[in-house]
Amino acid sequence: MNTFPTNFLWGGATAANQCEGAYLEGGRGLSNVDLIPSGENRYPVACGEVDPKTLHGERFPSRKAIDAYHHYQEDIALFAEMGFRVYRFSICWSRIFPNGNEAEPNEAGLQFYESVIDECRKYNIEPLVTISHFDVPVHLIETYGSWRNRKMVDFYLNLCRTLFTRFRGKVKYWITFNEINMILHMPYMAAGLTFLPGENKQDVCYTAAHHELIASALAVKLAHEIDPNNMVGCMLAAGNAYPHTCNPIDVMESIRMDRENYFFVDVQSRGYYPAYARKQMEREGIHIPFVDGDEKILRQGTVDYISFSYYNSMVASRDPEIQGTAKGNIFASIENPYLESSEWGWQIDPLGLRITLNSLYDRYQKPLFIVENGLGARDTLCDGTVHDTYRIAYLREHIKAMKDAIVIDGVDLLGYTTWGCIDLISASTGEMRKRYGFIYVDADENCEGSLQRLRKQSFYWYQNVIRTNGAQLDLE
Ligand code: BGP
Repeated sequence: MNTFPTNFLWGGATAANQCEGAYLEGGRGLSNVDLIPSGENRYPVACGEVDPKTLHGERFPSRKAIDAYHHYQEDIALFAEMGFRVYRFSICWSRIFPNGNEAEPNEAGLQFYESVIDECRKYNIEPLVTISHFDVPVHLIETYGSWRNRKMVDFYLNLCRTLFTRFRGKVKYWITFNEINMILHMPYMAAGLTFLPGENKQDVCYTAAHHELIASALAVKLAHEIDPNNMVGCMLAAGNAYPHTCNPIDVMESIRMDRENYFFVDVQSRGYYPAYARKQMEREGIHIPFVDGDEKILRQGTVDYISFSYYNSMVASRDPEIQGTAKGNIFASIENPYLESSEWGWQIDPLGLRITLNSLYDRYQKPLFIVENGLGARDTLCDGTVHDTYRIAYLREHIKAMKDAIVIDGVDLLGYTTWGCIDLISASTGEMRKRYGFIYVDADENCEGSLQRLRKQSFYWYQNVIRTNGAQLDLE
């Protein structure tokens, strides 16, 4: 085989909090992401450093977003026109359980997602459902302190049970937590965590991570019990760290940085805490609240596949003088002189995708799924379309790299969903102008506008990529 497998899942990805809007409709409860403003306070709130309730006069564009809640039929029809074989979207927890801890689900929320799934199935598009993509009901944050509390495991499993039962036979591919490692970098956005003065943040984050890891393992088990056909994956914000020089100190630092991310997948895929993590926690006084039976839960709940997002690689060095010279997907890094950068300073590294695919496959020997990749760029509308040749170039080079990983290296890759297949709100900045889509949405920074959907040049390009199963990657 010197091309993509015939059943390769081409498609695109979105997340509820960045596209749905309608934040008070259908009985939906408030979610952490509704309280994260755009602008200069976004980052401090997302990191749990500033309590969003103390702020005034902020803007919250994601509450309206691109109003996918009312446009999903039109959007999925456009995905079908491109030939999508898979559509990744996420569930807003507080649509199903407005407070997060009710005994019975909110039927209106379930019906909404059922309609989305049915609409996908109508076009033979496989739904790929992220159960939690940066999403925690505010009530659970205020009442229980979110994932720092073990009770969250039960609430999350209740959500999982509801989804697995209701959508049995309609959804096969699930992801338990989006970018689970983001809990260390944006604890409020990723997991609803806030901190008390003087608290050991690392301790709280790893405790919360343990609860998510337990919840994820139990969800895998439950999914298989409810339907043995279910395939459940973990999800990592990936991208390898390259040593800045061949100085062994830098090489060791790159191993340390990679392990910070691998830790999560090591547990989710192998089923136990790796030795390096135990040692690090011991050294740093991080106490993980293991309870009886946790080891068994982790062992029995290993994932079926490993999904990840890839935007950039990183550079590792112990030299304090050169830290933070490059931006990346949340992780600040060191500028790599061999690479170009996007308008937002994320370094573009297609070969890094092949390197990441190989590292993950060598390490876990499980099927992989690229569930996010793409270029956030400013687009200019011209005669009802966008000539986004820059986006096409970015995606083409990344697709070539993943083809090499399959064809030359033998990596088992299930599919590829580009991030933000339709323009949506940026997670890191809250901007609308940072666009990733094949489909342009007429909306300004406050999400005001006609919300009309327009096909970009990349729309037709990706349509042809899918039609030829990746054989034709150049512009016609
Ligand atoms: C990932 C998130 C997505 C998405 C993407 C692009 O971290 O899983 O939600 O937003 O990054 O990042 P941004 O929107 O900040 O450009």
